[in-house]
Amino acid sequence: MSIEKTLSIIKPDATSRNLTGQINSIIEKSGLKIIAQKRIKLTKDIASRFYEVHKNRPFFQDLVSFMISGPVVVQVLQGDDAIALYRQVMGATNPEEAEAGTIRKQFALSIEANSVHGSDSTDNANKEISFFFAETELYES
Ligand code: IDP
Ligand code: MG
Repeated sequence: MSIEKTLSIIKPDATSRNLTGQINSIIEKSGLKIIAQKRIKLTKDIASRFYEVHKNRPFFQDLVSFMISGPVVVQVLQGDDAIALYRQVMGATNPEEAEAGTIRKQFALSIEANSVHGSDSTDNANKEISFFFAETELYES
């Protein structure tokens, strides 16, 4: 096991239903520590750059529109095996396939409006964290 950091986003479907605290509680109960967090407004340009890897997928334009439809909470989570652990805590992309107790099983509305994002690899975690956060915003204790 190694201490890792991962990027989480609480998506507009969840912020609009006032679920930030409940999602943070699930995150903290899993042992992950929220070491940085801010509620922000994504623009079309920022959301498109963040999801660039999906730009040729049929759902790309809809996904970008969804991500700018309300505030998002971007956060950095730290802990043992944080990247894989948070993927487990989130559950499968499609909430119908997500396991009981996961964030997506409890809160997601659809495969698109699925409440949270989590990085899927060390490389992507590093890229995604620096996409949203400056070094001075990360106090790693
Ligand atoms: P992930 O968030 O579980 O890593 P990805 O495949 O990376 O899933 O997809 C990024 C996001 O795009 C998903 O979280 C979801 O919001 C959206 N998405 C993925 N697949 C579909 C789809 O088939 N239809 C609509 N939206 C999708
Ligand atoms: Mg992904």
